Amino acid sequence: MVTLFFLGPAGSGKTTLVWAFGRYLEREGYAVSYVNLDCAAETVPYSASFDVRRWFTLSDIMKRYGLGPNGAMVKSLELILERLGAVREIFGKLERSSEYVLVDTPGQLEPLVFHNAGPLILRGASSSGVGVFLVPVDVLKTPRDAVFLTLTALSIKYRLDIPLVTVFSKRDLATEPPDIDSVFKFDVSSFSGLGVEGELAYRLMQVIREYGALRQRPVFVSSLTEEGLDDLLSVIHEVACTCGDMR
Ligand SMILES: Nc1nc2c(ncn2[C@@H]2O[C@H](COP(=O)(O)OP(=O)(O)O)[C@@H](O)[C@H]2O)c(=O)[nH]1
Ligand SMILES: [Mg+2]
Repeated sequence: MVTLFFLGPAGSGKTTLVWAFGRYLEREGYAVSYVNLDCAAETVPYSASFDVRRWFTLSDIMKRYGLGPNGAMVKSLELILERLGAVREIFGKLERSSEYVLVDTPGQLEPLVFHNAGPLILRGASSSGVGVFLVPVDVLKTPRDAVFLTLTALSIKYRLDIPLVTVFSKRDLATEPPDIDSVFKFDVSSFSGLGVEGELAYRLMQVIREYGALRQRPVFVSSLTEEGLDDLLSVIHEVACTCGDMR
């Protein structure tokens, strides 16, 4: 049993992937449950076993506390944290009855990582949580992008303290998948023109590679064509099996 928290920037395809990956898993014969923690969602395409909007919606919070949408989203996480006991119970029940619990998270990643409630909710809700970090495929084009993504993924992992799988979403929008070997193959000239920062980037990536933090093979998925969903499942299995030493 694995609980997957779908994380990523606004519009990266979290909600759609929860739906598409769940449908794929169900077809493969797995028992799947869905959880929505995004109180700002208008509608969700999957049938949620638990939906935070049963407790409150973003507009409820905005009215009740006189907040704008951003403040209300942060407040929603604080309110979820106040109910962590109930959240844990809900997740426990779903984890006992399902092989996969797929958790949709708020549209934007910032409230989850830049406020204290986010990491506490993710770690507190489940002891078997794995993050699935979505990045739209067109973000990855150059070695600089690779540095940005690698450091961002590592930072999220440090902050949330859960194993993390990085997934490139919306594969169907790219005619060709990025040539990962060339994007991730650094030499000093990859960062030429960046001066000392380029040298730092090069050395950082070398060290990160030495420590095996880049060991996850890249996964490209499309929720529209279902391409890569089988690959995502096998990487999740690899990470979930080795998360003892990946944490
Ligand atoms: N082309 C394409 N569009 C996608 C894919 N996944 C999601 N989208 C679209 O991207 C937009 C944002 O998706 P959504 O799942 O709501 O993103 P979220 O904010 O991360 O939950 C929607 O218009 C989706 O239809 C995909 O795999 N391919
Ligand atoms: Mg969403």
